[in-house]
Amino acid sequence: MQEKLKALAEAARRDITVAGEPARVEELRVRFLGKKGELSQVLGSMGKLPPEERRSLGEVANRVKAEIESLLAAALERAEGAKLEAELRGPKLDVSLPGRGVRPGRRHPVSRTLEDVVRTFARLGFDVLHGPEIELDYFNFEALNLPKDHPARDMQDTFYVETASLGLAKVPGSPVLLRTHTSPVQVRAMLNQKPPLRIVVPGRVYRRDSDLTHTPMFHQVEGLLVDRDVTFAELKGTLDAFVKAFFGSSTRTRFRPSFFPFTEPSAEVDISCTQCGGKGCRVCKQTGWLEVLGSGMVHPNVFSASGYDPREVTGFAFGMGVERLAMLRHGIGDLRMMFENDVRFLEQF
Ligand code: 2NM
Repeated sequence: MQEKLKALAEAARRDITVAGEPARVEELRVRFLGKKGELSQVLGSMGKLPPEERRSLGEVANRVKAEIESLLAAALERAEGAKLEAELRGPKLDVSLPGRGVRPGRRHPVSRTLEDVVRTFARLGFDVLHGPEIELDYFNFEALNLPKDHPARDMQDTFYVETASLGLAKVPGSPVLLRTHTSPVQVRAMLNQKPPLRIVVPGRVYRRDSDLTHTPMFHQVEGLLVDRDVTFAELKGTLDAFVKAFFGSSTRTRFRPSFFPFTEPSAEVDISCTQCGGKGCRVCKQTGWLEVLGSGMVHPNVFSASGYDPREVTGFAFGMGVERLAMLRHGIGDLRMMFENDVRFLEQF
C-alpha cells in the first residue's frame, strides 16, 4: 500500500508539473483526487488493514493528498497566466499596428457647385435669399404669369400637398404645393422690399419627373435684378461675366430666343462646350455648344402681381439647374450617381 501511494505521488508530480492548460489541470485533479480517482481507490482498500497500519498509512495518504493539492493549485495558476498572456500576444489584437485614422468628409458635388454659383453672383453684387420649399400656388404659379391651364400646373407635373390632412384647409383660396422653381422666393422678395433689387435664390425644387435625366427633386439657382432702365444688354453682360468666372475666361456665350411665361423676351443661354472648347464632341453632340441657363426680361404682369410698377422699373431674371452644372464641370455622365451616395463616387470630388 505504501508503495502504491509513493507511485501515485510520483505520477502526480510528473504529470501535474507539465500541465499547460487550465482544462488539463482539471482533468488531472479528477484523475488523482476525484471521487473515483486514484487516491480514493487506494484508500478504499484500507478497511481490511489492522488499526496501526491503517493509522500510519492514513498519515502518508494525507501528506500525498496535500502535496497533490498544492501541485494542482500551482499548475492552475501557471496555466491561467500562460493562457492570458497568449491571448494578449495572439493575432486577435496587434497593439503595435498604426491607427486607422479618421478620414475627413467633404461637401457633396452638388452642394459645392451650388455654393460656387452663389459665390460668383455674390461677387457681382447679388444678395443671397432663401424661402420655403412648401409654397402657395399663388406665389409658385399665379404671380409668375403662369395661366390656370398651363401644363406645368397639371397634377402630372407638380406635387400638390393635401392641405386638409394637415389642418391647413382654411388657407384662403390658394392650393399648397412643393415649389417647382425658386422664383416664388423672388416674388416674396419684391413684395417685401422696394427696388432696386439684386438677388440670387438657391435651393431645392420638386417636379413629378423621373427618368435618366430627371429626378423628382433637384437644385436650382435663380437670379433677379430690378432697377430703373435695366436692359437686355445688362442681362447679357451679367450672364457672360458669370459664365467666364464660373467655367473659365475663354468660355463664350450664345443667346437664343426662347419662351417663359414670366419673362418677355426670353432667351436660352448656351456656352461653348467645356469639353472640346467648341470644336464638337460627344458631350455637346457635335454642336460645340451646351445649354446651361434660361433667362429673360421680367414680364410686366410679374411686376404687377409682386407690387412693383412696370411703368417705373424693368429687370432681368435667370435660372439654372445645379446638378447639370456639376455634371458638366466634372464630366459626370449619369445623373443618378448624384443621388446614390456611394462613397466611391463622392470621394472623387
Ligand atoms: C428661369 C428662366 C427665366 C425667373 C424669373 C423670375 C422672376 F421671379 F423674377 F419672375 N425668377 N426666375 C426665370 C426666368 C427663371 O429659369 C430657367
